[in-house]
Amino acid sequence: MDYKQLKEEVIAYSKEIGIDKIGFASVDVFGELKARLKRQEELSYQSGFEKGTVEERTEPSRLLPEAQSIISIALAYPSKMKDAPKSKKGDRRGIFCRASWGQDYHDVLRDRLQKLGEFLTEKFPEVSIKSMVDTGELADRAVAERAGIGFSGKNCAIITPEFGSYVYLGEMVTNIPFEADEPVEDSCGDCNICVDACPTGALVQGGQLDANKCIAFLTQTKDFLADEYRVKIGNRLYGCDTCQTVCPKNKKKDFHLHEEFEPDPEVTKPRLKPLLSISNREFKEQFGPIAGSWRGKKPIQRNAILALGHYKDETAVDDLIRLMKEDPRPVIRGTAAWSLGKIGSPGAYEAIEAAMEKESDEQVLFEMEKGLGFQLN
Ligand code: B12
Ligand code: SF4
Ligand code: SF4
Repeated sequence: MDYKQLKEEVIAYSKEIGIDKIGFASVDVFGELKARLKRQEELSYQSGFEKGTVEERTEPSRLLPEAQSIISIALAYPSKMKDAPKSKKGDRRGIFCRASWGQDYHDVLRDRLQKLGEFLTEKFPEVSIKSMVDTGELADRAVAERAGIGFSGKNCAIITPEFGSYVYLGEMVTNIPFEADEPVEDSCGDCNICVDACPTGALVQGGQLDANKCIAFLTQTKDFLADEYRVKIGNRLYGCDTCQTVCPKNKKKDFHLHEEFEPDPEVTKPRLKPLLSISNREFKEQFGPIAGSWRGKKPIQRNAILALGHYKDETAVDDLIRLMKEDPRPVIRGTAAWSLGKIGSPGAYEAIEAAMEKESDEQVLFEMEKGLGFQLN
């Protein structure tokens, strides 16, 4: 078998099926990453969304014993929304991060990897493969970095020279001994813009993230949000793009190469108030197809309540009072009370006081007190 020739054919086919960048990497142990993951664990800097043990994450042959190479793929997504609706006083909107625009990228990249797998099987029937996108054990970024897709920026993202960091990543471990590609040179240099711009200081230093402080992570939690982040989250409903939008490497990078990733503005920049009363069925219909719905309705609603507090939207007071009094979920009742206090319009404090008489949940009562506390400030 001429593996060099096969590699050329794979590259050509990848372009045909809409893979924007492809690279090939060895299956050597990811030694630097291993040390980094252990350190992150010791420091409790991990999010809990990572899959597998440190060994599984850094030793590709644990996932496919006959592994000989890894093919890394990247698909570019847009950074600008066409016809984005304006968020206006009394009609405020929230925002989903760019990685949640359009159809869920997991499905799209899995489809491309599936096609690539079928192509390889046709050419090389003895092939064995293991494909992953985001939810697998391998660190997609470390694979992409080694395969020459892009360099690892101080904002942690893989930054490609062609599409900036607005790329989704996936990979396929194979038993074919493809020749590895060269990594792309790191070009952050003296720049430190992303680290300085991070609203919560989650980038503790260039290339190192404390996930527990990262807004992208915090928007996906289901419990009460710690007070220190309630203002910083702003109108974000899911994810955070700040350390990417400020990056000079992303300047003028806005690629619309895949119909699947075109956002529906009413979904990715939705009105906040209707989110407060959305049914499970409606939520599934409207938000089910996007990546940002994977944690369900509750975190999105909690974040919408905080966003209305952030905007001090007085037109939301009646809806928030209803949630505070009637919603069966303590996180929603309590967060509504906090936001009502933050809005502080006539009637809001009286409503909190009245609701306190009937509330029995300790945490919710605590949030109600915090809400009333805004009166004094
Ligand atoms: C857990 C997770 C998160 C967590 C933690 C993120 C993090 N930085 O660790 C949270 C929920 C916060 C998150 C947020 C986001 N995520 Co995320 N996430 C993941 C996931 C599942 C695992 C990441 C992981 O293992 N982190 C552990 C750290 C240690 O490793 P890493 O950053 O992945 O790898 C780099 C570092 O380890 C570094 N490194 C290793 N050793 C050393 C040593 C030194 C000295 C230094 C400086 C660096 C360094 O090099 C590696 C390669 O770049 C991956 C998918 C996957 N299976 O890999 C997606 C993934 C990383 N996320 C992705 C995206 C798009 C995001 C968001 C942009 C989404 C958003 N807009 O809100 C943000 C970005 C936040 C940020 N600045 O990183 C993409 C990244 C695409 C890209 N171009 O880089 C991935 C690859 C998903 C995908 N398949 O496309 N995510
Ligand atoms: S995603 Fe947002 S919170 Fe997280 S590191 Fe980047 S700027 Fe900071
Ligand atoms: S903002 Fe500057 S330091 Fe951060 S990733 Fe971009 S180029 Fe690197």
